[in-house]
Amino acid sequence: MIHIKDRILSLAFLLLSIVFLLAAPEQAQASGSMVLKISTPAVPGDWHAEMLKVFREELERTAPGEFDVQIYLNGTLFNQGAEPAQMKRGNLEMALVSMQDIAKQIPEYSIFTAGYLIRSPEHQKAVFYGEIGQEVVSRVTEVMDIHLLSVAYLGTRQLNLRKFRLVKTPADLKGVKLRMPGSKAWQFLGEALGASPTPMAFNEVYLALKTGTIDGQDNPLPTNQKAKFHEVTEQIVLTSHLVDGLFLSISDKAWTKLSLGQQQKVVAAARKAADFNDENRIRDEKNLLDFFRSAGLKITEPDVEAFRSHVQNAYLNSEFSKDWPEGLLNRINAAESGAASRR
Ligand code: KDO
Repeated sequence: MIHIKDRILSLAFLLLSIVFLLAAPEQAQASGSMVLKISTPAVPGDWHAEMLKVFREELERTAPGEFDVQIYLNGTLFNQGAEPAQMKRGNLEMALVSMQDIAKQIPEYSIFTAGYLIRSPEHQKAVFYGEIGQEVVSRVTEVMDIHLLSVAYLGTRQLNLRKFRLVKTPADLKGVKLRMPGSKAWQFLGEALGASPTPMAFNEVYLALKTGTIDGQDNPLPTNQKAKFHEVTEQIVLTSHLVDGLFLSISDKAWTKLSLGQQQKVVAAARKAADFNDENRIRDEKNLLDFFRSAGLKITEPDVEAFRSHVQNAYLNSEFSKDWPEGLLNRINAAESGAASRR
């Protein structure tokens, strides 16, 4: 009898320990640390995934114990593009948001998704950390309940084809099934390049290239390497058609829970993270061609001017440009690095 009682007691003790262990994250929250879940389709090791660790470490340094930053990669928490809606609903605190996602809700910002508009990472910073960026930040907060904290250079997008093909001008991409992310703005870019765009989430691209469901995809060189696209493609065509960026962002629901001091620390950490990303990505973009060549890929140079004029004309004559605010195109073109005021 005593024997059975002992067993019941030790079983109860075991159950209690399990319950205590499972409850640990909530206990941390209850004791004052705020959970910041970050969702992204980025693959481990890519610089915009690594920068999230820098964000976390910086907050641990400047605000010890105040935040519990949880990083979810590979689109495991939310699908690519679903992040802004989840942030608005209060299911997600942070994400890396693209201008293509923003343009779904603020059509005039399709201007920032146009190919051959932003010229370089420096120009990108000049635009988004300058006067234009301040307007963008307030409009996005107003419409989407999201605060853009920093802009990270995702890289310059290049074409990456499954089978070798001679590509000099957009006409050479006729009929090429080019995977682009699944939104109107992305699909239009594929069309403007002369290809037949097909929508697909980032995390499905490797398999689609392997099995031949698509003929190619476009991404910056560091992402092509980290996602191992070189294993399933034969060629990179250096079109340099989009100087791409992502905004490390926080939901208004989370933002308004922070004290002013915490908000400043979050912005500073987001800036530091983006700087880390940019530095590594820019260096990699300079060095990676040799890596791809040694992996057996052919690197080819198209007639970039032919692509530029085709793409720019497509945008200027599109439905999108009808929504572009008067004068914004000229202001973007005129933005210079020196003029970027640090927020
Ligand atoms: C992609 O799906 O090709 C893309 O590069 C689009 C970006 O906006 C961003 O979502 C990125 O994927 C992911 O972070 C994966 O690198």
